[in-house]
Amino acid sequence: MTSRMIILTGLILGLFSAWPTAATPPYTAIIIESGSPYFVPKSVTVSTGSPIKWENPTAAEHTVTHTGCLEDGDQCAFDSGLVLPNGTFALPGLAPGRYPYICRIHPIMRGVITVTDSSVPSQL
Ligand SMILES: [Cu+2]
Repeated sequence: MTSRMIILTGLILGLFSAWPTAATPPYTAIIIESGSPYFVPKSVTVSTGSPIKWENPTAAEHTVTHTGCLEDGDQCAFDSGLVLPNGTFALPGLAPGRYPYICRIHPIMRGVITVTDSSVPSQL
């Protein structure tokens, strides 16, 4: 084995070990709550193309709205519309960047998604 192959194998094994176990869905889950911090976890970091799903177990309707949607439509990355009680909202993945978001109905509810570029290893 060349050292290059060993490094590659290590990377692949690392990817698999980081993959969620069979019982865990392959998306990042964010739970909507009625009290602070409202979005749990409030701050999430995912890699490019990694899906994210919000779950609403509360008795109220909420939205998951990128703050860019509030200012200029061109900057709007995602807007869930109403997420009903027991409803969910899923994003298939986002381009690298930082995406603050709020609930349109309760603007005190705020969270942020940070998307890192998965093609650039961050710890080498
Ligand atoms: Cu809300």
